[in-house]
Amino acid sequence: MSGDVADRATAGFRQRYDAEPAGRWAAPGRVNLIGEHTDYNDGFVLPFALPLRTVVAAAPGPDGRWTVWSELDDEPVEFGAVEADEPGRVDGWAAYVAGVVWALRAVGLDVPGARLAIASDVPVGSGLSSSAAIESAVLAALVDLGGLDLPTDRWPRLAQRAENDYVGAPTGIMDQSAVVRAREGHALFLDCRTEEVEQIPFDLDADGLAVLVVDSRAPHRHADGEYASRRKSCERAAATLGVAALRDVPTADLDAALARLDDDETRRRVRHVVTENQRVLDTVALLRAGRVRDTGPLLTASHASMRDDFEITVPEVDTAVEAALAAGAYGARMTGGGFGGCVLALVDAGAAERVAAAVAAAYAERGFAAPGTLTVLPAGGAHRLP
Ligand code: GAF
Repeated sequence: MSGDVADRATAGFRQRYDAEPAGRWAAPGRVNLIGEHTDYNDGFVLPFALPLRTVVAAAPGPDGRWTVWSELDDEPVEFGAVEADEPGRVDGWAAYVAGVVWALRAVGLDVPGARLAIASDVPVGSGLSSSAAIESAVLAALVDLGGLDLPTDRWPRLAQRAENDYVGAPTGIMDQSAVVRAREGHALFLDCRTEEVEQIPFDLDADGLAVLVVDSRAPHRHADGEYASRRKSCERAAATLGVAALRDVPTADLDAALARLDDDETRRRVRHVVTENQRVLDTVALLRAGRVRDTGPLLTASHASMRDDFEITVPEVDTAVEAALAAGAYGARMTGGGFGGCVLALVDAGAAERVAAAVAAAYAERGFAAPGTLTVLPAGGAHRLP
């Protein structure tokens, strides 16, 4: 799609509804700097928001009815309270919108009927949280239009419920938290058990650094089923170890915990989660000390753990990581749920193009479809546009 995303949402609204929107609300995509598959284990994550955004132009509509148009689809989708109240009744991309209406109604809020038009620069299916972006932008719009009493720190849990219980994807709280609570120039250190956050300064520009995001373009390989099976395996392991969640296994007790598990696959899953939580804490400590470049080896160790222990990488992402490191990145790892999606590499700003070219060359050599590349700085979270 070309043109500014907010302009596209406004133009879509005018064209579809022959009226002016009452406002426009934006929510970004995210990458996760480190802390993968730790969120649903009550652990730690460190994502930041991308400059790529989803924008919803909206205005009040007839009570108890919602009409949504997206530039992904010619035809708008219309639903009422009956469909919104029954998870699964609205499907496809519009399920993320109906899910938000459902989640708000489920906590007793009087959600206003609305007309919405959605445009997005967050690519779908690349692991950059296009779903959390649409949920959060719609949530922001409905909260404002209805004057609902809902502080922003409650938004991530509601958006997650929309995704878990209406759409049916068993994800954790990371993506919605990043998309709602991120701050420009910072990474969001989130304790997924308490939902406490700390904004960690991550001013890449000032350090002459950049994060290069590589879209692996790997076709999704059963990502949903594999995600759910990793989550189940972690929950079973926690039950065997007699803890509420794997977050409760201290790094110092890891070997003893592993010795109590009787299959090798579960041991590797647990080792990933426990060591990954520690890597998040170590990364935060380095960032607090202003040692951004020194976080590189932790990023790369996280990738190795996802590849060897959690087994969620694919050849395209492994190739991107290896090529980025060989071309001088300080560290590189897959980001997001896995089985494709994106890789991030911490690079000197001046080296970003060279590293991107090296990844593209490695892809060509292996016969993979050309990767997408983008240099990003941490952006802010969901908000109403002026
Ligand atoms: C996906 C999920 F949506 C997140 O909750 C998280 O589990 C992530 O995969 C893996 O860290 O993005």
